[in-house]
Amino acid sequence: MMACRACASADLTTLFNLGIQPPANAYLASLDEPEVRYPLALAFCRACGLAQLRDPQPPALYRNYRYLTGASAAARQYWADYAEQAIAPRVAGGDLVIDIGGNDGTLLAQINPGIRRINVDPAANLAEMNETKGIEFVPQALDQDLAEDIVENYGPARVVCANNVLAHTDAPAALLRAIATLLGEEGTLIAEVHWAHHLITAGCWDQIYHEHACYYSLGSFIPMLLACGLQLDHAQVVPSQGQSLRLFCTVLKSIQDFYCDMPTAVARLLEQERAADLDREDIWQELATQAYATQIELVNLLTKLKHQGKRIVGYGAPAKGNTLLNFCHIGTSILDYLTDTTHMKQGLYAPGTRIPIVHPARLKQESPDYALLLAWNHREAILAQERALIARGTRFITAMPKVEVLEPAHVEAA
Ligand code: DWN
Repeated sequence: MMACRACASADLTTLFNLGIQPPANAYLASLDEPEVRYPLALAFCRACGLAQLRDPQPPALYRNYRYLTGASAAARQYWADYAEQAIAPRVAGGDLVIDIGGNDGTLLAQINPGIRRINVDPAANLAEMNETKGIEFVPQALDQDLAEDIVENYGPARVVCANNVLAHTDAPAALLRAIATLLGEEGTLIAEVHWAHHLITAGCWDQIYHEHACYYSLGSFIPMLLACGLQLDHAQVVPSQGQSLRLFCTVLKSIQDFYCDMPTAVARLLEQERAADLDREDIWQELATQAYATQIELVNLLTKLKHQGKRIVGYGAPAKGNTLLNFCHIGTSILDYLTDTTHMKQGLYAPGTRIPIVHPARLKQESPDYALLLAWNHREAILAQERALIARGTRFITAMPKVEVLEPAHVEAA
């Protein structure tokens, strides 16, 4: 077991063992492609309360990366709103904006081209998607040397974004220190992380996969942030991945001042976390109980429908969906295929289950009896865009936050 990724304590305990699973974004190009499985278990640091993977992340997680930020209209709109609301008020012509883990450049493409934009992302296969958007692409994971090179060659960044990145590394403190180097004295880090409060209250244990090394509460994140020379000036809850925190950080002035004059929004969120007992080990252990309950209920429902001769597909091929399907051992005997709008996933097979992934147009052609909603965090957008499919008789099934067959009246009310 690793030492705590945030505070380096050795006092970690395993909460929930999901078995050995392939990396959730390791889609297969063919059925005879070998795949490697790695232990997937959630641990809890009794010293600082950070939930995290028990084991080191597998290697090369972001090589030949198939997830695209801009793979759906709903996602593209989200990032356009983010750029307008969070970035635009902080930048002016000539400023530098750096997106750490900027993926296909969807966020940076929303920023006025008069602003210098750099995407620092180890997924080298996404370079061309950035360059065609006029975004400079550095195919590396950010480290201290790279941060110093960037500052030497471009100067400090006015804004650094790090969305769904700070949880995606075995060394978050080193990453935060490198980001602090990029910011200089005047810059702002805007970071989004999935919020542990949502993970626990919604019981969305499918968010546990190898890319997600850390599962942050503010209570477990803030001490690490301060130790890296940054402070939290504001935090807001945003509807990404169910619920995420959008954090606004700047260079640390004084730890004492931070705690004595804590921003109101931060204090309120910490209070919500205290009310949810996020620092209690037994609360986190509930995730395992919920996962086994979901497994039983979902497999029994799908098996019953299958025995009735129903045709069932998966809607979306998200990484989280692969955790769910692999943990519940739901494969091609239950789901005929998964649909996904990501062109880089179409024609591939889901890791572990090897379920084929097809273009969503297949739904219109076939109108399956049921669609298991794997991309549950896009539920409203998906149910709205699939009204015609539902009118033709397809019923959506959810597994998160609970196992449920959505009847049309239910959908109308959504
Ligand atoms: O943290 C991460 C998040 C930000 O993105 C990464 N580790 C990997 C990835 O996780 P994910 O794959 O679970 O993310 P999404 O955004 O929940 O994936 C949704 C999937 O569903 C995408 O592959 C696109 C697809 N989709 C679709 O087929 N039709 C999405 C919508 C909205 C749709 O209408």
